[in-house]
Amino acid sequence: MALHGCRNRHLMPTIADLIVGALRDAGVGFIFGMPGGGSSLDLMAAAGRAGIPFVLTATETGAALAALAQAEVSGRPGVCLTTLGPGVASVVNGVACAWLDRAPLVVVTDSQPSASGGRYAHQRLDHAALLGPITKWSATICADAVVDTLHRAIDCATTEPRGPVHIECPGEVAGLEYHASRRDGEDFEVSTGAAHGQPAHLVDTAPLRDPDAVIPVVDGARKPLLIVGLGARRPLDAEAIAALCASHGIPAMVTYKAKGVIADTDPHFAGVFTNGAIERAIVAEADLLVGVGLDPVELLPRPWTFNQPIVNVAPWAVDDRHVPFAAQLVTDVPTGMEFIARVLARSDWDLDAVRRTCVAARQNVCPPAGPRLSAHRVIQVAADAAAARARVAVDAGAHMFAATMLWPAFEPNGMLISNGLSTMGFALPAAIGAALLEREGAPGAIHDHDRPVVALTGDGGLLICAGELLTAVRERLRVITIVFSDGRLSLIDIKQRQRRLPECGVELGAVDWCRMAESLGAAAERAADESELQRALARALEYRGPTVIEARIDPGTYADTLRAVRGN
Ligand SMILES: Cc1ncc(C[n+]2csc(CCOP(=O)(O)OP(=O)(O)O)c2C)c(N)n1
Repeated sequence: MALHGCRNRHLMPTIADLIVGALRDAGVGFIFGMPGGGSSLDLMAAAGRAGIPFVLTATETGAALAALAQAEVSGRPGVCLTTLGPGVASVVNGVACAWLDRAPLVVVTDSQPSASGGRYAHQRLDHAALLGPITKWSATICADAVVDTLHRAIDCATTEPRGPVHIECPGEVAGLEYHASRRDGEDFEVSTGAAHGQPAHLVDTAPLRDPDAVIPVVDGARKPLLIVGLGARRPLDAEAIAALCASHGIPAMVTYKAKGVIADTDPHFAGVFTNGAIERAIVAEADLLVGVGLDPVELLPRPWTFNQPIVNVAPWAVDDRHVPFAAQLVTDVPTGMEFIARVLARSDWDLDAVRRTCVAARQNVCPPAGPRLSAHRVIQVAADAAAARARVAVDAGAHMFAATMLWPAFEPNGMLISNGLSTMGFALPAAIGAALLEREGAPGAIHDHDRPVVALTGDGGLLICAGELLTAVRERLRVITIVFSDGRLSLIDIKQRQRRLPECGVELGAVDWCRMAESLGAAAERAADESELQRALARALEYRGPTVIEARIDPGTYADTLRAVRGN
């Protein structure tokens, strides 16, 4: 490990320095969180010494979601920290999101001093038990095994299927000076500067498991269709999938989280797969379905009704109780794609016909609108202005259906979305995490230019995380938040109507988003028609800070859009 954990070499490093040093060696560029008075203070000070910015968020879940987004974009673990008790209780939704979206997240929590022997009840919760069902691993830091514990945590978080891990750091341990005589000492002093573990996008060839079971299912197929999922989002995966599609003339569908693995504009792009209605016309023509990194956590919880055989090629074996995989090839995606390429002949697909079907399906997502602004037009106008430049983050709600179908993505993780958990309040904190990576000159930046990130959110979703607008202001991020302002929880409103129940609990009331945004220091725009929206977007894309665009929409088209995607 490098000695950057302690800038001033005359001072002894602390345990917190070791923790931060190990995180930095794993490629972590930011730590998000809401501190308390114990170990979080030592960790924040250590992060400052190591040159890792600590980003204060409005909530712990906001911190976890921003870190999760960074993990997805960079392939390296994301990190958030919390205080004890209420901090851990408050981070749960973000950790649950990382769990069901298979994202490598390190959650560092404070704890009561172990010397108190459990005497004090105040703020005492069993953190490991609270986070147990939504973390892969949990450990408490002790002074003799800091680096080893961190290495194991990072390995666990980044091993497929990736996911969140929990590190408890007691306040009385974090500030202790570290002495080389301790067991971790050599590790700290013999400094190589080398990164521990590999970032996920560099992990390579795993052994092929069970190729014999796959061959008879795949062999002889004339119209195989790829369904690309969250386990195939590394740049290397995207290249391998594109190569198979091109060499064999095979179309590929993507799940929400795999948008951009095959760009929406690619001739092999066959639309979005949800286990709903919108994909059915194309799937019906296939004689074989090949999941690529497909994880059933992404699919609508409805029976699997397709009759063709389906196999999965993925870095880990998935539960087959929902999707009846005839065989699973457990390997890295490039190796799997090479294998499939050897077994399959060139396909009989007419890719032009696939494209026409795809275009027609998208058309159905855009029902005729009245004179007011409709959600799908907001997405089309915004995508025309920004999609070529900006990454997008999408929240949960009725606006999500048009967003995922109509906003084109051109690279893996070009669209960030909570799909496994489908939590509201995701888009803004995720956009903040991603925008920090895009900021020019940022430590750990993956682009050297300052690229905007668009957050598409309902007003209900934004109310959950509106405090993060202030985070975006403090960090001066080019985050453009487009709020689909209709004063309602529209998706729930539609479901309530479908069941012919009386309206109850879905009206939010009006929010003056412009005044709220301005009061927090963000730029604010209001758009009630398309030309206002175009002008607002043009200004927002020029502005070197956060903008909120309040799009005053008529929610009247949502029900038809939902029907086109899901069937009911
Ligand atoms: C944290 C959380 N709570 C509740 C839900 C259930 N839910 C899904 S969509 C939705 C309504 C979202 O309303 P809004 O953000 O205004 O978006 P709209 O549906 O109007 O587009 C709700 C309550 C959820 N997904 N996540």
